[in-house]
Amino acid sequence: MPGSRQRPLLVVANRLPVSRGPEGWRASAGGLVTAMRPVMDRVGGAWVGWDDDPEGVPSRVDDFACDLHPVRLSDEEVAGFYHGFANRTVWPLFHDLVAEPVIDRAWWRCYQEVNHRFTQATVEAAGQQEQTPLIWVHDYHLMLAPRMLRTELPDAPIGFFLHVPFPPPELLGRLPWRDEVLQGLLAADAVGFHTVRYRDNFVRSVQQTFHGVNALGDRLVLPDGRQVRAVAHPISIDAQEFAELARSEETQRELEEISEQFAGRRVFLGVDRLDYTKGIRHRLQSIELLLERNPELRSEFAFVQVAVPSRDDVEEYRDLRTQVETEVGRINGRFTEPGHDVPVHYLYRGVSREKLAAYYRLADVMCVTPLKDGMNLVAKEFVTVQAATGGDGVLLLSEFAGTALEFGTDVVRCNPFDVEGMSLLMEATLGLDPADRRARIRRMAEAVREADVFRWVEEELDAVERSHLLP
Ligand code: GDG
Repeated sequence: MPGSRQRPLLVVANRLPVSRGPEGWRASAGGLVTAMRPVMDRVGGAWVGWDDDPEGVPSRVDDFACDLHPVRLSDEEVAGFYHGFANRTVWPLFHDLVAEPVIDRAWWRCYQEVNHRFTQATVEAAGQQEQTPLIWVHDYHLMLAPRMLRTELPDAPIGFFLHVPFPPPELLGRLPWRDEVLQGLLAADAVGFHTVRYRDNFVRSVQQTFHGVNALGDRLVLPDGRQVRAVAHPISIDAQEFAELARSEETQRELEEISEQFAGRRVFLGVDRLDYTKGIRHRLQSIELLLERNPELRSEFAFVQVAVPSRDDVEEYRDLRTQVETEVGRINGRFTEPGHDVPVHYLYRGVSREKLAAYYRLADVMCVTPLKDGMNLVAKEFVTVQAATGGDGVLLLSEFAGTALEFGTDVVRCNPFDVEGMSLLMEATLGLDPADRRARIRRMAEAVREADVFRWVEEELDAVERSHLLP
């Protein structure tokens, strides 16, 4: 029941909820931080996370009401735990092998040790609370922590939420340490996933790995009689905040500037971290085919790709950047008329939230075409911003994004591996009726408003509390 929660909350995540800006330490802009703010304000608590600031993160920041417990990692730990096991083993394995996962025993040992370090920091933080807190562990970096915490704090309610997909048992089976990972997760009271499909993959993996586990609805009954809930709760955004951002004066100013730059053009947009799961290369190839087939479109078309730098210490990400920039160069080289604008506008950087909202408003077609994506918040932000300003943009959405399960037939659904098919769909979007497009955007925004990020937090924490009462 919203608001009835009394226990302090202890969030354990790879990242702390604060970042240093020109005006000092502030709460970070992400959805999780925004969503936790009202709960933390009500019940108080603490946050354990990796401290990668050269001067160290303070233990308290005015802008976000909770105690911060930074975990310092050595260069070796960062290499083995973060760049290694988390981002080169688990990340590709959990995203359907769109890149080859690296199996390395030293990285695995480091992952175990760092999970232990986070656990110790969490136990310490829990000891400073007035009563036993509800511990909420996040994401694929910390899959061993629930079990380690259970040993140290047997009475604490423990939840885990996975922000990425959970793979089917046939793929998880490639991980030599899958048993330990599953046992790590099963020690939580509730394990949360974005979609029923990921939840079912987890349940099947557990049942195929361990004998005598019964699934009753969303409850797993383990051989020792203990029960764990495996639940599906799609993450979302603060829809009201995005709607206000869409209508703000600053966004309006940004929109006027870019509208002028792109006047007379149909604008297609992509917004992603530069990650090989996001399908940016396939998308560019579809754009190339679209322009090849439709010469008349070349003078009235622009594709804007915001590619936020990500994990550039990892070889696969540096290679991806080279490949993407080669594609962009080739398309612009092929289709730019001297003295005229280029068709592909590629930004290798993040933009301000107002500028991002302005791009969402400007776009005729938003291309969210990942090869695999746990959820994808960009899609939810786009429909919210468009609907808040009466827009009629089209959402071209990959069937392999978690979001695809929520929007039904209001999106133009694509298979991003089918480059030619995707380019035909891009072409088809240009002929859609504006009234139909506007109605679709309105319905999708309504779905986001109804299931916003605050609801996600409440449902997740309720599942942990209810499950904690089970045997
Ligand atoms: C992981 C999972 C899951 C992007 N560019 C800019 C910018 N952004 C913001 C977007 C959005 C966020 O970054 C990206 O979130 P996504 O959900 O799209 O993707 P991941 O980073 O891969 O997140 C994903 C998510 O966790 C939550 O569980 O949905 O599946 O992979 O909010 O707005 N923000 C600003 N400038 C940019 O240039 N200010």
